[in-house]
Amino acid sequence: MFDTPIANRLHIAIFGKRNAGKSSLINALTNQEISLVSDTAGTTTDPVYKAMELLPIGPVVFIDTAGLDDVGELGELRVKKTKAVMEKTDLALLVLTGDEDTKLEEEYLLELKQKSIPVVGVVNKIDEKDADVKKLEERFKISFVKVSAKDRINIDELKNAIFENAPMDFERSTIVGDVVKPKDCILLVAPQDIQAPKGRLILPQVQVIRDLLDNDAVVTIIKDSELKEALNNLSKIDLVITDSQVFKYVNETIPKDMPLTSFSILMARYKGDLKTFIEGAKAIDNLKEGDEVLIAESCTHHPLRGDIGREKLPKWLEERVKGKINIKVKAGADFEENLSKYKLIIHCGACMFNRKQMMSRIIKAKENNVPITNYGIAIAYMNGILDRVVEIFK
Ligand SMILES: Nc1nc2c(ncn2[C@@H]2O[C@H](COP(=O)(O)OP(=O)(O)O)[C@@H](O)[C@H]2O)c(=O)[nH]1
Ligand SMILES: [Mg+2]
Repeated sequence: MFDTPIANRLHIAIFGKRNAGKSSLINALTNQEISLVSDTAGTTTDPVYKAMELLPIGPVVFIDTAGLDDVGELGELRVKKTKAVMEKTDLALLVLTGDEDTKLEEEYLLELKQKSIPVVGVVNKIDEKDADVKKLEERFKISFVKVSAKDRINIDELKNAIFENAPMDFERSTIVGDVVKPKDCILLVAPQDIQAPKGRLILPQVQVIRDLLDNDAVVTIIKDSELKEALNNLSKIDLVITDSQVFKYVNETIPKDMPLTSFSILMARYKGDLKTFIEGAKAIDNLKEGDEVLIAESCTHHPLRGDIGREKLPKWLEERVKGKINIKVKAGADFEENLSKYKLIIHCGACMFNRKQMMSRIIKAKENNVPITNYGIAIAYMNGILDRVVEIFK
């Protein structure tokens, strides 16, 4: 479900000597037994690709490689294949154990650095032997995380280090290009209410239009007040993308079988993590009178009458729980410090953020065990149409 094409995933390659625990590390990171682990050196021969959802990073593909120190004729071939992996690596994990001789690893690091690939050092098997991370960091000039793949020690620290070191541009390459076909006819519903900036369209609308044009779609854009005329006049509509604020009206007005989503949901997928947000929306059901809810926006704007974060969402939430909710609105680049008291975070589409900024908020929410969702997904959920509006991503 919600699959990301392999090419758009962050490629994380694992390098290290035979038996350093590279395959075990992938299993630990993904909490699965997918890589073949054995104590016979040289078990992993050809690079093995595993696509998965690695929270908090999102869609990634792990590349498990053979040992750097592989020997013999076959071994040389494997080393060659391992080196070829660097060409598609966005981020490398260099795995060592307590072994004093790190000449090979240093050679690899040099090659990775020449290719400008970010590298996270990993010392594995600390359950057997503790490691002097400081000493390694001085020698390698990269940061190290010490872990035990076997006993799953410090795996979350490693995930955070991966995230911290991931290249900034690991965004999806397209907002909607993967769900529309060339010549598809797309109807955009964009109410130009009092919130809309004078004389122009808001950024998510502009970005979606541009992305649709780049993907050779036929784009029609209307306000909600002209929806009925558009439905009568257009002979073919393959997808409707609406502003979430008029979800209810659009959902009820267009034919039941017409694919529907929103700008905000597209942004949730582009900047954040759709699965996390869908899970997060379900927390709305558990809200009670007096609960604290954080509404977070990535930019500061002057709030006007009918502001979505300050008026509409609070009103809808309170109608639902039939009582008063303690809502805090926090706008701007700095995130709320004390998250743990909140029962739910509802985030804006984050069009002013890059994916990394949005993802670091998702991590903070997860660290504090607070469900997080976004405007469009919360609104769709409250209107009972979430399934319908994420259907196109399945
Ligand atoms: N004690 C200990 N053994 C480990 C750890 N990680 C892996 N191993 C063992 O080391 C051996 C090699 O592991 P494997 O993942 O196949 O290494 P690879 O050749 O680098 O892929 C296996 O016997 C693993 O069970 C660890 O954290 N601690
Ligand atoms: Mg292996």
